[in-house]
Amino acid sequence: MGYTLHYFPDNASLAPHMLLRELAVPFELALVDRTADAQHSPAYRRLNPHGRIPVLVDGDLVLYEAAAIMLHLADSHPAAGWSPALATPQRAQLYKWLIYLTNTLQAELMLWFYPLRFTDDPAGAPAVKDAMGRRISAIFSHLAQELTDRPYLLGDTISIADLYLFMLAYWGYGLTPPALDLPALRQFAACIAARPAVQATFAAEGLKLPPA
Ligand SMILES: N[C@@H](CCC(=O)N[C@@H](CS)C(=O)NCC(=O)O)C(=O)O
Repeated sequence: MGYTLHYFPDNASLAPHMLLRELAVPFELALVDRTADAQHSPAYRRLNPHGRIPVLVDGDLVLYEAAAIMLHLADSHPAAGWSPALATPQRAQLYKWLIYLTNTLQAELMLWFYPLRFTDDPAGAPAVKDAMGRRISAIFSHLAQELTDRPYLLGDTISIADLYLFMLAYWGYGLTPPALDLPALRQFAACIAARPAVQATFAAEGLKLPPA
């Protein structure tokens, strides 16, 4: 039986979607129409009570949280090499990066994208957005620094953390400067964007790849 990924274009489903295509496993996409608030429909909330996208259905398993979905997929197809073996130093680094990206960078990006959700004073929202933009730009500069001495977060081998970083950096187009204008991140993104599976994902979601 194949997988079903509940997605919306350019949402947190983008990274698991890229991975499914990289793995070349059978899967279906199920659109969660955010324009109609479908993520809060009773049917979708049965899959994810938090009303967030994505969800992966794998037989009886219903899984939300993009990074958990990617770990599950990568571990289910170890020969494809998207996650290092358990209990190795490289695996520990993978945990570090995935948790940093989701727990710190992605969480801060949410404040930047949606400052009105985080204040009862709408007049304060622009200041929240400005402050978050500065914090997030500093994070991307740090990540660009990390990537000056190696092509991928774990070294010479691509992993699910790189697909995750690519998604978050893509979301950072509205920063000053855009995340992908940082030379090391631009080079990193160009490598990822050259992958046929990534190109197929962007085409399927109707997204424009970042310029090389
Ligand atoms: N930590 C979650 C975050 C998921 C998330 O916040 N998804 C957004 C789209 S990028 C969403 O569903 N938002 C719907 C809403 O806030 O109503 C993950 O990575 O899966």
